Amino acid sequence: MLQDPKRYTVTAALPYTNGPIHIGHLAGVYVPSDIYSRFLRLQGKDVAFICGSDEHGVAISMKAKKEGITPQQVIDKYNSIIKQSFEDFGISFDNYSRTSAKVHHETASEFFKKLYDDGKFIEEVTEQLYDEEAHQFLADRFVTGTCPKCGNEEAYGDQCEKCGSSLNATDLINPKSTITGSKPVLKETKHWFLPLDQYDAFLKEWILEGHKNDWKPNVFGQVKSWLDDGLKPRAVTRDLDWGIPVPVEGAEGKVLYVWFDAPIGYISSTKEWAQREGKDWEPYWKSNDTKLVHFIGKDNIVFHCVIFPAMLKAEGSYILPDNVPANEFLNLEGNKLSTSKNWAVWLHEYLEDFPGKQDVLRYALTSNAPETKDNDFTWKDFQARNNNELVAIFGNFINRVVVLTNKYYNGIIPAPNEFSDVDEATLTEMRAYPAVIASSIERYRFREALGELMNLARLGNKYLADEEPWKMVKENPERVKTQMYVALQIAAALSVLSEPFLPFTAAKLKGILKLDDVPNAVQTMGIVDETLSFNDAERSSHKLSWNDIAVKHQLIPANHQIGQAELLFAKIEDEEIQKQVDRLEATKTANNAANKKAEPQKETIAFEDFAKMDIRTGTILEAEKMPKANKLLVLKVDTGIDVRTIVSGIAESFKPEDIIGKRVSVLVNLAPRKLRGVESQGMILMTENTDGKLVFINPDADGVNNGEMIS
Ligand code: B3M
Ligand code: ZN
Repeated sequence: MLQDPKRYTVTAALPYTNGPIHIGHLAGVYVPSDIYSRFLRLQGKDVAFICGSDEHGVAISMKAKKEGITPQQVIDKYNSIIKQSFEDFGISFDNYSRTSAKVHHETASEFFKKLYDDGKFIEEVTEQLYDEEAHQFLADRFVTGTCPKCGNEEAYGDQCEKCGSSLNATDLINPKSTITGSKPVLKETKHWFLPLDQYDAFLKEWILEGHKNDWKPNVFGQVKSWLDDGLKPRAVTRDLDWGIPVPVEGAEGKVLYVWFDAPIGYISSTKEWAQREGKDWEPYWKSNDTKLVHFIGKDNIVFHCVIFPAMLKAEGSYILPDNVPANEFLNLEGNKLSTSKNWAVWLHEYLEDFPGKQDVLRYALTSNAPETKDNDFTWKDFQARNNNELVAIFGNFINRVVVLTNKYYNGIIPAPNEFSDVDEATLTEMRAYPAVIASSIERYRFREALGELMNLARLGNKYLADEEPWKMVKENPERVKTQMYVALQIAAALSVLSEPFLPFTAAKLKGILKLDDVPNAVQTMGIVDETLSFNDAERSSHKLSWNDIAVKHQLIPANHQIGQAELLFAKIEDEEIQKQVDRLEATKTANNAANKKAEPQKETIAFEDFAKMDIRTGTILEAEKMPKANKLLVLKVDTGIDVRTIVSGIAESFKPEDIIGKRVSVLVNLAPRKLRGVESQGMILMTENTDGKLVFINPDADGVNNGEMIS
């Protein structure tokens, strides 16, 4: 781990522009990287927080085919949705570029050319998978098959997402084209390979020796198992028509492999930023005193820990990542997030449904972040985190402080009297938080860090609850001045320390405390006491920094005027949550309907066989549960001929009271049989809807698919 870096290059995985951003991306990559970058900036560090859209590769071509538009249209559409939603959500990238940008095409081409010229590639004609119907070579997501390592039947041509292995398409067992579904044949083609096996010793020394203590166990473990298995040369070019053309002769119709060009996108995005800011990009990538950190999801580990470092090493002039804090996956209400199945909470939709509540989602995702294992997002948990934590702890403390300061002192912070032991202890505890939270963030433990921030709010609440200024104010108003002064210091500390996690809240809180006005306030009050004033440097740029909280005598001075109370967080009601749950239910129903296949037709029967069945319309008159049976209801049915008893296995789909009076179709001449001692004299005809619930066959039954068997 690099000590005392001079600057930081923080990268967040470049999202594919084949769909919008969802909570899985946020929890895995963008919220933690944003917390980290904001934290560094608050410490006055030099940071380049870099991202952009990943616009090449088969993921894009496939989406274009599916939507019947061009790849260019696909990337333009999603790049703008993604970029806007990140901005609205407060992800503070210093630059958000795209890999279709000119600067990127040039940077990636030069990188390839350098490796080519230096003889770092193996140029080889090999047999690759080819789809004879589509007249196309198959690689990456254009081919699926069984993973030779873990048996997952849905592995892609370059990677198995289940076990994380990186694969060559020809490694797949039973490969199948995702374009036509056909079985590919082998056909010769020329490609350029990066001989990863030659980097084996370097990778082992750098990671297995050098980073065994500071990389997360999930990342280190995965990398170790690949290195132990041995690495193979890997093609870095493809026979595709979408991507960056291979910049050498004899490579017509070939493009760079998306995982060759995409990580170089971090470099080109840095160049774009530096140019705009009038800076030099090179130290951010080539200086040994720069700390490079890649934030990614766990399916990207092999590319960031093995392939990209081998590329950087081969090129020779770049630094290597200091850490790659990959997260595990976030699930949604018990199921894997999926763009194609629309099983997701989409960021741009969340921002519309919950305006002004960016921090609530940031909070819910961080406090439940999948840092060490897969985790589940549920709307109930989201609501509880807001109502029981943000509102009840953080919001409540700030509200009490601000309301009481306005009530007792018209919003002017009182000068404290002598501090009691409790005051001193409380302020000392407060001053320890910057270091405690920083230590968690520096070890990429963001949920732990956020927990500590909330502990500071709890400290404030406990102080007020124990001191009870609202009771003390009559008998000892001088003491209350000190109490409120202490509580206000904690509020000011929270406004700074919450910024990486809850940037919108921090800004609002600073506004309420009028922290930006502090130097003027001090000046106009004419306070000369050293402890109550600000030096010139502070006055010119008064902005409390992270480290000030631990060392500054007072964070917000006596005699300073604060503003009126405003709610930092509002309670989220059940109805709002129910709307989201209903939306997911509707998605589930639609997916079930799309996936449901009709049963094959039964053997043909003669008309006479059908005519033997006597099916009548009837009405259910009575219904009750069969004692000690979960599935059975005992019904009295008017068949038009008589009123008879029918025992029906529908208790899991209907409550007895809901079906009285229902019109039904009844097979009346089915031989009677006894069920649990009750004779059933016929059968009610039913089918299943898309949720798997039984419904009656009657003229107004809905949600019944064609092809359902009537049984
Ligand atoms: N586009 C993200 C993904 O696997 C991929 C990351 C590239 S980072 C250089 O969805
Ligand atoms: Zn696998």
